[in-house]
Amino acid sequence: MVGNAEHRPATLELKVVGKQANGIFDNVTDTLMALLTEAEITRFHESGYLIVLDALSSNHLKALQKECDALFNDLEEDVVEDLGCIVEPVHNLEHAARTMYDVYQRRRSLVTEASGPAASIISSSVAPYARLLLPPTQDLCLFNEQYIIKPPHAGPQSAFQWHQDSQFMSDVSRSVPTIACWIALDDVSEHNGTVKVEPYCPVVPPSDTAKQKEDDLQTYNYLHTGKAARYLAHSNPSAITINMRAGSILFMSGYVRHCSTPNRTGRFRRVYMPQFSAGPVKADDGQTLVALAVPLPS
Ligand SMILES: O=C(O)CCC(=O)C(=O)O
Repeated sequence: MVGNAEHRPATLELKVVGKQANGIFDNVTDTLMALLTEAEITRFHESGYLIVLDALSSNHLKALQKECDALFNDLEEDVVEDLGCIVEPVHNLEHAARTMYDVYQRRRSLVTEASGPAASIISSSVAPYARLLLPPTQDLCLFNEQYIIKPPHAGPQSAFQWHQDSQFMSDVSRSVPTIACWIALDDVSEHNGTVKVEPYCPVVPPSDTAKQKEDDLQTYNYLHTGKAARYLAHSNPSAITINMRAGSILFMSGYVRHCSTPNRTGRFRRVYMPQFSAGPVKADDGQTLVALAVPLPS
């Protein structure tokens, strides 16, 4: 878990962290300075997840809570029975809106009256972290976007079974690294339906060559899949239960194994989870987009 980040900036600032000349940031432009320390980035590659406390400003947190509530109030379906707790803000987007930031932003701002700031929160406050944790790319894309809403006393149906997000994709699709940014909109704990993460099994430290090229796509995939492949067939009971305040973000690699607990409390548990990819994720035909491929402004 990243330590006290009470005053963590919501957007990129000019703060140089890490060894720019020593491998991991080599391909990151001078203007993209680190919100995360080199130790935090290394921890993400080692365990498959990273927590950043209080990553969102209170205004951005309130804006996302408001949009979440508006979407929930507009639902005609039962959020648990019919939607498995997942509420997607946008549906059936045309190709242009799935592949062009400006078109996506326009469509996104029309979802509910509360939706105005959503696209800019994604690009200004969340994508910069994803950019630092995925292999460097000119082509960072918003891959998916969803709210995950567990109503009061939602019971066992609101729990998510152990899974890796990448397990639902083909080998071709999952060769493009993805990251889930699980943003707590309420304080989360075991009681109201938080995530449990099973960190990657430790492996023999990568060779110097692999270490220096951790930002390279092939090395990234090698390190993450290599570690994930060492998971035992059954999930590990020593998994980490994520307790964090609203506004904090749990970053999860597409390969890290996780599940979540049911909401047993009398209050809503709301989460917003955009996912990013290091380039467009395509199906086996090399053409069809698996989900969104909205390029983020750098
Ligand atoms: O929000 C949750 O409870 C779990 C979500 C999750 O595991 C997922 O969407 O992959």
